[in-house]
Amino acid sequence: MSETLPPFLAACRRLPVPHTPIWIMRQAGRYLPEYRALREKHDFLTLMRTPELAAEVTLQPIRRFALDAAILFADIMTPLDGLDLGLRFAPGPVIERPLRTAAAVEAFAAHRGAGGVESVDQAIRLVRERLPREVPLICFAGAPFTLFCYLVEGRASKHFPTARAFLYAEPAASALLLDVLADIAIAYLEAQARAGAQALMLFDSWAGLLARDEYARVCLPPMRKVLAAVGHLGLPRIYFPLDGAPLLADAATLPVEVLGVDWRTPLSRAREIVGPTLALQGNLDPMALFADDAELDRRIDRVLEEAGSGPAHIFNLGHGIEATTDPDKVARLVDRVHRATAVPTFAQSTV
Ligand code: 1CP
Repeated sequence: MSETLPPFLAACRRLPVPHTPIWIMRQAGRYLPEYRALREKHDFLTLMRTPELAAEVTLQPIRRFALDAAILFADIMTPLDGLDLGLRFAPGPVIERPLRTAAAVEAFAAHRGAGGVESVDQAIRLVRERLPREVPLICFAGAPFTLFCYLVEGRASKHFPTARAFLYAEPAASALLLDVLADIAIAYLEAQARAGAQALMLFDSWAGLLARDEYARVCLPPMRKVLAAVGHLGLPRIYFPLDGAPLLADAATLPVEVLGVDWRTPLSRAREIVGPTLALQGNLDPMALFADDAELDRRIDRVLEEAGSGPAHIFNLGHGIEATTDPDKVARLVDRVHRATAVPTFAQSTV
């Protein structure tokens, strides 16, 4: 018997959809009062490491809004948890023992497995038991270069000067570290797939710090390794290079089904650059959720127009939702995207 494919998974494959699917980066998090209530009782690492709590936070936005996908509550740093780096959150990631010498990188290279796998495995199983079938679960990892930035810098930073200097000062150790991080991401994504992940997303939040030739030299090879290695799992792969406008043509050469676009590049322009073979995900400016309702509606409609009428669009914000956003605006957004794109006579695609 054939089954209908949930709209999010159909859009990842550029198949016809009954409406444009929507989910929101950082949909599980601080703008939700029910998340803040849990955070008063537990610190972030405890939430992340406790499967029952991580599952609960993952499901919170799904109960409130008609979202078309869930994303596992974890962090890009989760696979580095337990690898003796002294990871903590304040509120961004802090590495107590950053890797700043070739010797430190070589010692770290002894690890090729991923941390955090046990709790993530259990959280994914709990979420899958509780999610409705039409809401698939996205799991994710940090792109090797983005994790490299935190590991060398030791903490969040605007321009990651220590990490970028390390690329020039220690090219061999940098290449080794990026390769180790690729292997860690592969092990972690494979574990997530075994547990029940239905799509895999790679966040490359700091790719935009690099010039195009540096991006091609430093970021792309480990990224290509990760994406190629997880291809056999048969899950849609989503790659999101933040601030990636100059990098989109190169990013589109990666083996992915979906490219995430931040709010700075109109989707029509992204489509011209990447061509027809990928689905695009994005890209309402997260700050547009602070506009009055009429202006918000216009901004939503603009993104939909930019995406065009084809099926290959997943609506999202152009980056994570701000912590001070009013949840009612999210409800309005989800509802408007669904209504504006509903196909009344939709004959469901089958698998
Ligand atoms: O104090 C708190 O409550 C913790 C805040 C928080 C949350 C809710 C952090 C610390 N991480 C997360 C969860 C998280 N992080 C998710 C799952 C929830 C969801 O999306 O619904 C995801 C996908 C991430 C991904 C993530 N973490 C990225 C990539 C996306 C992006 O924002 O560019 C990055 C860069 C991080 C690092 C990180 N972890 C936490 C913070 C505050 C940060 C950003 C730090 C910085 O700006 O450098």
